[in-house]
Amino acid sequence: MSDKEETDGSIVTKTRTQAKQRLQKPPLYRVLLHNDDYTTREFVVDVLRQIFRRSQEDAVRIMLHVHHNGVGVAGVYTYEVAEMKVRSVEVLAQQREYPLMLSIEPDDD
Ligand code: TYC
Repeated sequence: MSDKEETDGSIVTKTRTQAKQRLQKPPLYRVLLHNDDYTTREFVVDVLRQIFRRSQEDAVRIMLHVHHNGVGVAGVYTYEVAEMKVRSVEVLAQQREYPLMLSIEPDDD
């Protein structure tokens, strides 16, 4: 990036922000929620709202998707954040003795 004075006296700042940002984007990972027969729908919706910051409508939609299809995406994050979310949910699920399963997979776009 450089400042260059034009003949009319104005200053033009050249930026390479776009190219730079694309190169620096960290890899992203999907946090997957897995269905089971014991975890309540209400708990899954609460987790989607509290840990994955989903709206009530989104949380219900995702929960029902997982309930019907076996697996679904709770959110997409950097690896560190994805791991933290999984651990937070695991703690909450263990406290309630629910067998809720989560996994992390690369979000190859
Ligand atoms: N299948 C569960 C039930 O009927 C609900 C559920 C949905 C559980 C999503 C886990 O990731 C899950 N109570």
